[in-house]
Amino acid sequence: MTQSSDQIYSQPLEAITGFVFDQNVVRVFRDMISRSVPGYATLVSMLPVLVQEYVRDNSRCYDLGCSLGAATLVLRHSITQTNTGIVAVDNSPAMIAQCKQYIDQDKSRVPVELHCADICQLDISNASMVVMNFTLQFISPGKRLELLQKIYAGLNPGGVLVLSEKLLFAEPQQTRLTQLHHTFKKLNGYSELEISQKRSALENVLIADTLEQHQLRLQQAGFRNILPWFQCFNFSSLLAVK
Ligand code: GEK
Repeated sequence: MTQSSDQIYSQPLEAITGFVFDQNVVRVFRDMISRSVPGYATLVSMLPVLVQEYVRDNSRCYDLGCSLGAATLVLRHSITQTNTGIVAVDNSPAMIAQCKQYIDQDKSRVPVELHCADICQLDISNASMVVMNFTLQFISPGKRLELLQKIYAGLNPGGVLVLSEKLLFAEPQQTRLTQLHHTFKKLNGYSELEISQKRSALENVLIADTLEQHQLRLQQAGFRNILPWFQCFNFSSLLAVK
């Protein structure tokens, strides 16, 4: 399937239903995420640095909520460690089907296991790196701590969780950063209608936390070494080392 430009919310909709990662989204996903998430390409392009620093021989890397495998493909081309493969997981069958095509077309020999599964039900073990880029925000808040505890337990000592999320801020920062995010989207060609309809669709689906909530939860899961390493407007990424 060829990727198209995102026009999902360009026409007025009578009723706006909750956002789902279905075939229509898969068809435009690359365009959607790069025009909607400020700093996305830069963040993904820094993963080789983190691979160099944290990934070990004879271990596993995980990409949780892998979508079309953007992080998986970068990891695949930066892993030089021996006997280390990638487990990429998403619970959207349409995402996994398209991701599989991209992985099959890719020439790297680093093994990739693709699973269509709920990351809350996944077994994680012998991990030196777990990437969770913009996925925890879609997990029901009541399940987030348990998931992080499972990730912590599955990481080897010295292993890293790369946790990227849309963040919530206190006022007046929240209003200011939301405005900057909207300007980013407008400059990327989204209309006011598209921005507002997408926002309604994501309400109660994407539930953002503050930086403090993330830090506290990571500490509760066992992580002692937490470092915010990237931020672009209200989108941020943390390193949590075991
Ligand atoms: C990227 N990381 O391109 N289990 C598995 N997958 C899930 C679950 C779940 N419980 N809930 C949601 N997802 C990617 C971008 S997108 C972020 C991640 C966004 C999946 C969902 O199907 C979707 O593919 C992904 O998490 C979130 O770097 O679109 O803003």
